[in-house]
Amino acid sequence: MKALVYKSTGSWYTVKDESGKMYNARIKGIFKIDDITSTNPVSVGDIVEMDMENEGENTSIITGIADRRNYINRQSPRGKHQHHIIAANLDQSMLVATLKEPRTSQGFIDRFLVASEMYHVPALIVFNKADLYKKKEMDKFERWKDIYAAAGYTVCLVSATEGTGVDDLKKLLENKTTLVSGHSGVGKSSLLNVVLPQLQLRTQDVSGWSGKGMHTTTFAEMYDLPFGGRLIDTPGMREFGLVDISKQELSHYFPEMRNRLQGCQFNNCMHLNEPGCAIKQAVIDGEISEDRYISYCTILDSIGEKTY
Ligand SMILES: Nc1nc2c(ncn2[C@@H]2O[C@H](COP(=O)(O)OP(=O)(O)O)[C@@H](O)[C@H]2O)c(=O)[nH]1
Ligand SMILES: [Mg+2]
Ligand SMILES: [Zn+2]
Repeated sequence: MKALVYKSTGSWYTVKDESGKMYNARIKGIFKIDDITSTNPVSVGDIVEMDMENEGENTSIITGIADRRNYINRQSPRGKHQHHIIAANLDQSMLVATLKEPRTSQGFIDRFLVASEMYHVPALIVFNKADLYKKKEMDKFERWKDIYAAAGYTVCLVSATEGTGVDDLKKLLENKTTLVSGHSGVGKSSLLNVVLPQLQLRTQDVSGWSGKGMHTTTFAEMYDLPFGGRLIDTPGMREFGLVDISKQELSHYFPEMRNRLQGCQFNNCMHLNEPGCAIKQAVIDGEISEDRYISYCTILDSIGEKTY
């Protein structure tokens, strides 16, 4: 029978069958999926085939995994060519960001967006703690909202503590499977508690932001939304890495650059100092945000040359 994986704790998986019944499942034998070497063959969001093992104890054996629509991974600490799959079959990824207490940098947001593009997962940016924003932060929010909307992303403003903007956020989450990420302290757990009232995750107190050793376990877990859809929480995951990206392809992951690349004089243009560059021209003309272009240059600089 078919089931959906809600949680993985290493060797055991929590899965739910089509009638809504939960099981503890495990793997027997070895799976090879796609061509990637993965340290965890089954991940949250996977659709698996399973056989009952013990009816009384609700245990089952996973015997197969359906092809993934997409997945998010990160490089395993065990080595460069080993990947750890965090979640599969996502409809969107949601970045929780804040302009105050703490401040999320634009560079961090742009790296997140590049990663989402690489994984072919639409991204949603949720600015939380709106109740703390004064004119300065509201101006910044409006500016950033325009920049990201122009690049094709959805942006919203919420306050988990006061509930403002939450109805709009719920509409964006409805009937979708959404991976939640963002820095520690931005209010991910608080927001999950607002949209999943039955959940009551522990939130961190303010002094906990710089707390070392917090959230050392990083098992992703999926929750059903009461209004349809699912959220995947990834405690401890600060960002998904830009695994296997090359300098040449980076501009393809900036949507506002992607559709202008044919305009560059050289087809291997990196959009730095080359003559006849359509990207730099678009920045000069104000069609591409200067901040986004700076992020592009910064990320480009951080990518090692691909060695073949
Ligand atoms: N003022 C304000 N504080 C918030 C808001 N959302 C969360 N917080 C606080 O920010 C801190 C971190 O929240 P938490 O949900 O644990 O963040 P997480 O680390 O991303 O899961 C807690 O003290 C929350 O009470 C908000 O909308 N406004
Ligand atoms: Mg949390
Ligand atoms: Zn160019």
